[in-house]
Amino acid sequence: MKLVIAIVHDEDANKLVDKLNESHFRVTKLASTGGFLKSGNTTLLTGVEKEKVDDVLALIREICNTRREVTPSSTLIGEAGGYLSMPLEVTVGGATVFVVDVEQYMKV
Ligand code: 2BA
Repeated sequence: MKLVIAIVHDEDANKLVDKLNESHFRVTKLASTGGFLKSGNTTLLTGVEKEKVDDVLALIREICNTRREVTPSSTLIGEAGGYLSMPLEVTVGGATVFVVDVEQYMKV
């Protein structure tokens, strides 16, 4: 068994959860925060048989879009130690995915 951990944009999360459920995958949705942008994203946990991992990845690819986001960034300038604030544009997603081995899966 594998655990697919997918960090996705909040705007894609509900649609992806619906698609996973429609395809009979079980999913847990966690509110998370990106360390760089310090803004909300969503982490989805899906436990699946090894043979089904590619099906889950296909759904993630289908639903999750790449986005450009702008974050303020400060650069130290000059000997006086002033700061120049410049917007920094980064590309987020579609999704960041980790696939890890599950040692045991049980319901007690
Ligand atoms: P954030 O950490 O908020 O990062 C948002 C986007 O900012 C990243 O998009 C990337 O384009 C950029 N970025 C992140 N760290 C950077 C840095 N040190 N310097 C310059 N640009 C940087 P994605 O790579 O698509 O990541 C989206 C979200 O997925 C991340 O949000 C984070 O929550 C998670 N993530 C990505 N890679 C991860 C990893 N290796 N481990 C854990 N979480 C990860």
